[in-house]
Amino acid sequence: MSVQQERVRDLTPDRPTSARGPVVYWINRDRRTRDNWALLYAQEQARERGTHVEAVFCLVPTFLDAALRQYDFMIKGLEELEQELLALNIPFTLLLGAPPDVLAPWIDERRPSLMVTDFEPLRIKKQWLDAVISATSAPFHQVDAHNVVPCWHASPKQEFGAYTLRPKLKKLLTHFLIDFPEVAAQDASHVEGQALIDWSHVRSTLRVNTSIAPVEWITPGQRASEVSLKEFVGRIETYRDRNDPTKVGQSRLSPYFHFGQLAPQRAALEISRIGSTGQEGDPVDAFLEELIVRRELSDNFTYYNHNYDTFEGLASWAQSTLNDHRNDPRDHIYMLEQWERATTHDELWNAAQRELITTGRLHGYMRMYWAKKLLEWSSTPEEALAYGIYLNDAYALDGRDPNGYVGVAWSIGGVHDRAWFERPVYGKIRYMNANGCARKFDVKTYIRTYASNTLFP
Ligand code: FO1
Repeated sequence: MSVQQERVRDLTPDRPTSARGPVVYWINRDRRTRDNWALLYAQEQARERGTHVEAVFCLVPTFLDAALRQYDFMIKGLEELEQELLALNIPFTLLLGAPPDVLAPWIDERRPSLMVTDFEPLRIKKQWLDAVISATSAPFHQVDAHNVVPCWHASPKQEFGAYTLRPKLKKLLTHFLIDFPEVAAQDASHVEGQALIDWSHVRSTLRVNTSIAPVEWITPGQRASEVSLKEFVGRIETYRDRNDPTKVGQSRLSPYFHFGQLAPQRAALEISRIGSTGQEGDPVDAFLEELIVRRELSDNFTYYNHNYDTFEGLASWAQSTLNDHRNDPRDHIYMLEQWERATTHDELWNAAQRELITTGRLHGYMRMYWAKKLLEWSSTPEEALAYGIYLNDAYALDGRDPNGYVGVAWSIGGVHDRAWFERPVYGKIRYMNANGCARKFDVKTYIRTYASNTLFP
């Protein structure tokens, strides 16, 4: 079976593909050997050209406020990836530095017949890709190995909300939600004499905040992600408790998706196999809605909206209502340090921030409350957005992800939401308060669970 045409884009149609040289897979977002359409496509192209596949990854010393917590998770995943690639006799090169500086000269030297890369909607990744393409003469193909329905194929424009993207995705799901073929092992001669990566040297090159430490509740890597998915399939009924942050109701798979260790499509296949009762609130349907529609809506937003992380990226109704209420008096105004250290007057908010600080997670329901209050108690909506993104990027394991940017922008800037009735500070942005939380779960238990933290005692 070959990789579907619609999943692949030729980024350099005017460049001839030379017959010689390996096919090189520049791994960006999807860091796994199984269930990876980009790797499968690279193998297919290599077979057609009578050559082999090599893989390369560029590790940068800092990335969008990521701390040791996230780098540790990513690097452990990359260590496993090296082993998995080696087992398939696929040579793996790790370059240290930004792709325009280190990958472009490497490509000139390696002379691949084709460069294959996976799809990333984030601005910095698009800039890297454009710069590497301009600095080299190699042909580039891109594969969306992250979305079930390839982002550019699902829609050619920024969608208004889940209600406009959902029907488009649903029409295409039977075509794209198919099982993955197995990745093939290459001839052992391709990795003969290849030196292993010195991971302690790699770690020594990082320039990150080390006080935001790795977390223990989740094991990084492709294999652990598959175990976690199996465990979640076995407890899918608990997804009915997904809005209760005092229970383990959510899948907790998001760091694996973010670091490309698990394919969302694999999760969609395994969860679909359980089958839905079709009843209102069925956990299978509810999870697939989040996993496919909401997740792919985030890619759609960040891909088509260049200002996905600033006030300018909000819909005009949201900008104008927030402007109308810019000068409304606020009951409290906090600076970044107070937010970060969880020292507001609101114990529920502080508990959410402490959950984020100590676990690298922020429960989906609390995430909304947390961001809404940032809007209510910051001096401007711009500041609220910037603080929300910074805190999420610095502490959440799955920060720096389209989902994170959209989550913050939904709460603070009404992205993918509609106008509600007008009130102070929020304008027509949907309001939320602690009473809403109290109706959903035992707020006191949640506050007790996250009563302290060691980073800011
Ligand atoms: N992507 C890279 O290609 N190279 C990196 O060195 C890198 C570091 C990094 C650190 C933390 C983090 O959360 C993400 C990081 N990413 C890196 C990108 C990342 O894995 C995702 O591809 C994007 O954030 C989009 O979801």
